[in-house]
Amino acid sequence: MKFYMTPGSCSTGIHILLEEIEAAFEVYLVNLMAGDHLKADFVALNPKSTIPVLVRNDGSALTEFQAIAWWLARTYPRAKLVPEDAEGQARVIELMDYAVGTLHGQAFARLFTPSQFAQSEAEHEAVQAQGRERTARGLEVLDRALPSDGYAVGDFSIADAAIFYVEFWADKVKLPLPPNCAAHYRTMLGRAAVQRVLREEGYRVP
Ligand SMILES: N[C@@H](CCC(=O)N[C@@H](CS)C(=O)NCC(=O)O)C(=O)O
Repeated sequence: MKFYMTPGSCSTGIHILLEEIEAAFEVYLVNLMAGDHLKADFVALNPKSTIPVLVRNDGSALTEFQAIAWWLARTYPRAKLVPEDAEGQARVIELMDYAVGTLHGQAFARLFTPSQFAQSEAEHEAVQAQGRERTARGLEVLDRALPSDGYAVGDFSIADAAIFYVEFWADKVKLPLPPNCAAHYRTMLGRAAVQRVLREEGYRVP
């Protein structure tokens, strides 16, 4: 498989899942700062110009964090990346979607790419302040859904990979993690696959 990713971005969550299942894949680095995602060859692959993208062995490209995570979980069942019962699966999707759709898409995105939400550069600071506020509020909501110890929904699942990357971002921008998020982040940092991914993406593992 071919995995299109950017170190330290949301694709880090998918990178973790690929390591967890011990899949064979090649990494294709997409330099967002340099605008690689807007170049014709990448747009041909993903007209949304976003990473992550996973090109499977049949040559087809899959986009969107949740879709890729779900496909990996269903295609590599031995890794047990989702619970077997409907309640557990629904909780996993609920949390994964909150991390990706709300915390990332509505909160961190305002902080990292204010231009996507502002009419002019003069508004950037206000948009970023709103992003910070929404992130703090979103982490509080997430905190109430997480246990004080262990993974989000019983055993490790695709939800943990999504939650991890938003916690990682909070850590990088020095936004305090509420207690259950902090415990979850520490648990994730203890996983061998997470440590491998962070090293491969150029980070020091604490
Ligand atoms: N809904 C998409 C969001 C992906 C996304 O926003 N990725 C960011 C990097 S973390 C990106 O590609 N940004 C480039 C852009 O939107 O122009 C998903 O779940 O994959």
